[in-house]
Amino acid sequence: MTTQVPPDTQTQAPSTASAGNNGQPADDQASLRKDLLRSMLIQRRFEERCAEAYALGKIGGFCHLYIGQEAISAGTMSMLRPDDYVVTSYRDHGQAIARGMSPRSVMAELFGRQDGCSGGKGGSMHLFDKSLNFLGGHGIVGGHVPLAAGVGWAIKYRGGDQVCVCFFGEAAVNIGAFHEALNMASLWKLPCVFIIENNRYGMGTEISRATANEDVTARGAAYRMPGESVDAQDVFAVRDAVGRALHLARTQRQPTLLEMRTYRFMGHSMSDAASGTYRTKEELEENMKRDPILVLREKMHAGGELPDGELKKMDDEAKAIAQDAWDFADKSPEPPLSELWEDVLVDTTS
Ligand SMILES: Cc1ncc(C[n+]2csc(CCOP(=O)(O)OP(=O)(O)O)c2C)c(N)n1
Repeated sequence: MTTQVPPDTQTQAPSTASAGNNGQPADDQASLRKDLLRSMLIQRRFEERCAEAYALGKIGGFCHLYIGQEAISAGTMSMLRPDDYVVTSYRDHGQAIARGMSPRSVMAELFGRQDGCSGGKGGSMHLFDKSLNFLGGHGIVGGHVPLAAGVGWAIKYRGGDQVCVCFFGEAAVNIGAFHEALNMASLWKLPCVFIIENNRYGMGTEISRATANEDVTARGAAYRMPGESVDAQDVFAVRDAVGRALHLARTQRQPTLLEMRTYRFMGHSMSDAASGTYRTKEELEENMKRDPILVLREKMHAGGELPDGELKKMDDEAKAIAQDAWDFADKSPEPPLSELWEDVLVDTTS
């Protein structure tokens, strides 16, 4: 569903690559599908190992898995330019890897080791890579949405045509900072794409128990911001919607609010059982039928693109990448005590 798009923002973006070929050679389409499947498989196998490492006490603190939502990261990142920006919340492993961060540096960060992207001092919720314009990994629900507006403002001030993409869960739309950021982004015409990952649950609370209007894209209409709801278990639906939003942001500095309708297959965090007491096993099983990996795999099978053995080969590669990340993290030293107070405050004297 599309909500009230202001009349001056209805420019059609070039369509990307949904089910058809959109004028692109079939080979390109087939290799794109393979890349997307590979990205989702790596994220999935990596996080399965995270769950195992957490159970063994190798990962401490909080650890929120993204399993079930991988089409959003794979689809979105595949549409971004290297110089675009990404700001996200604590459910960030899949996004970091899909953006190009090394699984080794992500796993080492989760293990709290020196070779992690934040020197082992950030952990699961604070993944960061300046070289990829991946600006976190933030733990406060909705707290990073104004940061994304700030990045959008900086892009505009410098006259660039990059876009800042900001991910957050559906519970964040009830946070004050979200509203302030959307208002300013719309008023000041900032090149931002705000992506709600609606997995229907905020910790143990179902959306209908916390949000008066479940049509979350309507929040954008309040600020004259166009929005769409997307079937986020279909990676090509994600790509198409993100493509339209990026086009508006780049060419008109028009921000967009996208609702990605998804479902998390695991608990809210590692301290929460997969089905918990707030949803039924049947509901979980029903939603797992639309696993984004399965959806893409079936599309590829139907097109004869996954010959026998090919999927297993890709899956084995993904498992090997996850194993390599684990081995690397396990060997990395803990950060020395002498660095405890480093990176706490910015040194403005030098
Ligand atoms: C301001 C604030 N309040 C409460 C919390 C505790 N908390 C952590 S995650 C979470 C649920 C958020 O759900 P949602 O935004 O839908 O994201 P999801 O976890 O589903 O990806 C809560 C309440 C927090 N981190 N920050």
